[in-house]
Amino acid sequence: MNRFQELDFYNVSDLFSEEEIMVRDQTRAWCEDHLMPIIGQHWEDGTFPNHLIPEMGKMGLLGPAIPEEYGGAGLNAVAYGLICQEIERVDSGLRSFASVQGSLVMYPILEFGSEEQKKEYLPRLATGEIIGCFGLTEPDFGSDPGGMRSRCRRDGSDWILDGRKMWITNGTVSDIAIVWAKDDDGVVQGFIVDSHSDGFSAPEQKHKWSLRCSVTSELVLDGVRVPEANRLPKASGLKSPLMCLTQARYGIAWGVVGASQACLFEAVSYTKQRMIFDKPLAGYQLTQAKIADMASEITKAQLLAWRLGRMKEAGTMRPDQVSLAKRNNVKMALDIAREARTLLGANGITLEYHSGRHACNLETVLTYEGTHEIHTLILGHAVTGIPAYK
Ligand code: TGC
Ligand code: FAD
Repeated sequence: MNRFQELDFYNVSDLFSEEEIMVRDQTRAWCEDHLMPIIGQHWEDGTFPNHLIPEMGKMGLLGPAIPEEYGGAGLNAVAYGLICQEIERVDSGLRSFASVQGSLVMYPILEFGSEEQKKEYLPRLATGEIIGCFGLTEPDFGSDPGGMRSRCRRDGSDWILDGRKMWITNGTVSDIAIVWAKDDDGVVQGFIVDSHSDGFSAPEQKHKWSLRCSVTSELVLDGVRVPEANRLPKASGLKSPLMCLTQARYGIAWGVVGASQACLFEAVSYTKQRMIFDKPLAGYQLTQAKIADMASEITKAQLLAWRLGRMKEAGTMRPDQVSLAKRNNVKMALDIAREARTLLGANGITLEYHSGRHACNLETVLTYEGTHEIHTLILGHAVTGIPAYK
């Protein structure tokens, strides 16, 4: 098994089309050549490799599922999932960058935007010429975004936005922010806010020990004037931002498979060459029990992601089915990253190896896009018919 031949115990690759495999392999090779060699240093420095954004655009990694007429790659759901898998094989923070740009900024413009908005923003977002962020979470409202305090009120042909958003990926580096706020009737509206607007600022949130390659920011909106032309005309109600979350959660369900494969690869390579009590660590039953569990869980997660993708392509995928895959696959990847780290002993806590970094990152992935507990409640609701959120 080498980095390019992931453990594919059930030949899941046989379920992919030639085009899907080509997209996967091209993305994997690019990530391996351009991202892998620099990721440890960026993680340590707490920086995103900005110089690679135009290349990411050229590779079609930004909004791969957006139609070609708007600058996207027009790929199907499984190909999009495989792109997320390959980016997150390197780092969850890098996949976050692509997820936010594609699923949380381009998708709402495509789904809820006017034709003018689509033409103006989507092609430039696809090339990475402009960066976007998605502001839903607030200091007091993360799991329960319906309680948001941000407000928008009409002022002639403009809107005035006031509020605070928190934990916003790419906020500080964004040219535009998709901001969600309630109007005077309590209806959630979506806006494309120019980050140069008066009253808008996006201070970075520092000192993170997770997702260190990703920029995380507060959004401050103090009387920000936004023209009606920048309101998303087809967005109305909390359902609109929640629809965006479904897209991003879908990508996460695939992405974390890549992170877990990287950890398994590292654990197998390391334990085969690490001699302990005169024999390779991989030759001990305790080690093989860990490896067997990892291989089984990854195989199940791959099949979940694949099936979800085909349902998405058929137009039958439900949000609660996405919750099942996000919840299962993220927890699976986090458990594997932690277990792989133990097999590396002291080396596992260094940035020379990757499992420890993946484990730290996956703590964020367990929390964002709906915490593990929120997806548990969504599934409990779906299966029993009884909501237990409050
Ligand atoms: P609720 O009454 O259940 O729903 C309101 C309306 O929305 C519909 N709906 C959805 N539609 C599409 N996709 C989904 N995932 C949907 N969830 C709900 C629902 O059917 C209803 O429609 P209608 O027609 O009846 O009006 O709303 P609620 O206020 O009770 O909330 C339910 C709950 C707790 C599940 C929801 O609030 C939730 O998902 N909370 C978690 C919040 C969350 O995930 N935040 C993520 C912020 S973004 C982020 O983390 C980006 S990280 C960066 C990266 O991705 O890399
Ligand atoms: P809380 O909602 O306060 O939850 C705290 C704990 O309570 C959790 O364990 C939770 O599961 C639990 N809990 C909540 N409700 C219940 C319940 N009903 N029953 C039992 N337990 C419950 N948001 C954006 O809008 N855009 C972004 O780009 C973005 N990027 C992010 C990047 C990073 C690095 C991080 C860490 C977060 C990001 N988020 C973003 C925010 C993220 O979506 C929220 O952190 C998440 O939704 C949880 O909200 P919270 O942190 O306020 O936790």
